[in-house]
Amino acid sequence: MNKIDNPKQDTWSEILKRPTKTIDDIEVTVKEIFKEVQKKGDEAVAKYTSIFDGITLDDYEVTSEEIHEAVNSISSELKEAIQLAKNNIYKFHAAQKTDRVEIETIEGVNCWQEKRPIQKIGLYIPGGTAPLFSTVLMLAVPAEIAGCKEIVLCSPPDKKGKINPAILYAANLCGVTKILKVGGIQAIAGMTFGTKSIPQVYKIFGPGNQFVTVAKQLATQFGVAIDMPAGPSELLIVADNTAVPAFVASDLLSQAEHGTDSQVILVSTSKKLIDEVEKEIQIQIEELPRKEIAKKAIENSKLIFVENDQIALDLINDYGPEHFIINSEFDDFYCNGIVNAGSIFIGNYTPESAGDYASGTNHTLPTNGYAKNYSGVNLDSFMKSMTFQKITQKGIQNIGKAIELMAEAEGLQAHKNAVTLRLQSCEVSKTS
Ligand code: HSO
Ligand code: ZN
Repeated sequence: MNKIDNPKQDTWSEILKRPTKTIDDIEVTVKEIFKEVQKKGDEAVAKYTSIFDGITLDDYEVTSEEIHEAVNSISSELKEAIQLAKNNIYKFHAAQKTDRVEIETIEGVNCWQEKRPIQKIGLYIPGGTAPLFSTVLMLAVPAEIAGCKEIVLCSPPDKKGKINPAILYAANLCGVTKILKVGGIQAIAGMTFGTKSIPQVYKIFGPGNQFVTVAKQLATQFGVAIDMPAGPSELLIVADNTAVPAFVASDLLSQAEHGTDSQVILVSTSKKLIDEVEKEIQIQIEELPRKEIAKKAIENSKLIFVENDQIALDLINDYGPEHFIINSEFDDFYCNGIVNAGSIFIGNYTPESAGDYASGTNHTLPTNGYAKNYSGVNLDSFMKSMTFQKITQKGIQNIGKAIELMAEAEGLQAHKNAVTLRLQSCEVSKTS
């Protein structure tokens, strides 16, 4: 662990640098697979499923028997837990619905804005060492509330051609319309172009490894939207002597166990707290089944002492963490002053795990500094705003002259004519 004492502002960006990635060589592979899937559809999907997942499948779609099997294999305790989480995620995201916005901008000119669901969306859920079925809830629940018509979920098959039962259970519970055993680049390419087995979608959501991340970026070049650019998970905690060192350590470790490239940072105005947290980490880490992963992440972690809360806040806003935990006497100061963070957790009894699973907020959040310009996934991520307008004769008379003048000034005569004809017709109907 790197302890840093009172770093000068011009060293912050170096200290808080995210782990770098080599995207270039990945891009070549991703482009090749995209080309092949675009040209050959399922044939290419089969080829890459065999290469990357080591399996040949007759059918990619999960059958109702497989779902039935998955439902039966989940314990009733876990089902209840998932239901509780789902209820809270549902409540928080349903509360994000907004009414239509309507205004008469000038007499006779009515403008309004309404939201509509994105009709076809794709969810990507990685397989691997920790099958994150909680992410299914975070994406499918708001998609259903938004009213998305087609919700396609892709997840890689294991060596036996199966998807983790908890992923299937959650997908089935949350209204996913099609579940496909396809992973990696070929899944993203499939949802981008559409194949016989994989429906084409308008927006792709969900985490993934570097290949999936690059594939999602490439998908945008073919007109598909994505939730946000992804990167390794990160957590920054600001804590003072009111914090509980064991709690702080457990939060840092919960993020560290995600991956060796996870970034965890503690910022504190108390050297005593930093020392205590460090000791706690050493104790708790030994008990973790994923300690090898957590240890690597902790090796790169930073414990930063700063002289006062204002410096801490400036540094945090400079970094823009995905998750930001506030364990400070001055939590209001941090809540009011934070401008760059994905999701904020306040007080000693608000672990990040709560937001990861069950409090109701979404855990799909901007990483890699994107908290400066992206929101986390929310109900609006599954919708688009559309504007409407209706203008009366009085209305066009009120704005017509201005439009004519502006169109003329831009050299666009047809634009002007579209108004002039109507203004003339208003004159005629006035005199007749
Ligand atoms: N912390 C992760 C989400 C997650 N945690 C899922 C556990 N399961 C997002 O950064
Ligand atoms: Zn997590």
